[in-house]
Amino acid sequence: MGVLNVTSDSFSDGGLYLDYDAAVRRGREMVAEGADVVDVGGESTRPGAAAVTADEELRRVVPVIEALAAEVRVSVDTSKASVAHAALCAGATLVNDVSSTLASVAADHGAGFVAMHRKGTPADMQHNPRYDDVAAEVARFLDERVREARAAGVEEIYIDPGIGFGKTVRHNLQLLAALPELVATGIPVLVGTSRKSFIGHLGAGGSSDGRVGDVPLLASGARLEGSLASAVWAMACGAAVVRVHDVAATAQAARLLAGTAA
Ligand code: HH2
Repeated sequence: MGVLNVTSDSFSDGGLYLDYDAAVRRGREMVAEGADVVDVGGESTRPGAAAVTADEELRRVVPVIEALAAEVRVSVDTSKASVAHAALCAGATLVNDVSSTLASVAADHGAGFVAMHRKGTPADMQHNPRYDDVAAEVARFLDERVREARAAGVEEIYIDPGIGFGKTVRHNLQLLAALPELVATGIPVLVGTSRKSFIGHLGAGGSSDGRVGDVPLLASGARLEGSLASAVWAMACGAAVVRVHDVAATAQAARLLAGTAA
């Protein structure tokens, strides 16, 4: 799944694809690079991101989805019901909802649904997140969302541990270590680690039990190696989908892994 942020302030590609032509071009480029799905979002979910109105989000994502949906499967990365509805009408077939509240919108359209765990909101999620057992708590949360989504009538459901959404470096690593248990549920697992700050922290030599911030982070554009390592780990654990910015590199790694399994 290739990331296409039609935003001004996404943590890694903010401002690059706010323009319609640039966004459609990048979407097509990701398809050529090997993306099976393009995930179009119009509002950043990074810690501290400013909220975007539904009108503005619609203005950003709907034309891009209309252009790409004939060429590739499109998911919409949104937490707003009106945006999900319009995106599905425009040709998207998957709702990637970091708030995990839009299952009924997906069901109404016969679309797929990604249920993701997060703790808190973008404004407060990185303020001292705490868990007794992060893997168990995330698994429980996702199990409840899957039940809700099934009850709402969704047939295609993915679960996502929500790397970076209300988690310290340690929590992210514990969730990656516990991926085999999520995969063992039999529900397809989606993992989004690409260029996230825990990679910038660890890649810069930060401690694995630290919070983000105890060393200067690697810049987001300098996190390819760690992003690939985590994507390969996720795929080797059996994740069905990895959500990435660097599609060409990840597709090459995926082909190598597929070869080892053949
Ligand atoms: N991460 C981001 C956004 N959407 N969706 C899912 N299912 N899983 C994720 O891990 C995930 C997600 C954050 O990354 P990005 O879109 O690159 O940045 P921003 O939220 O700043 O636009």
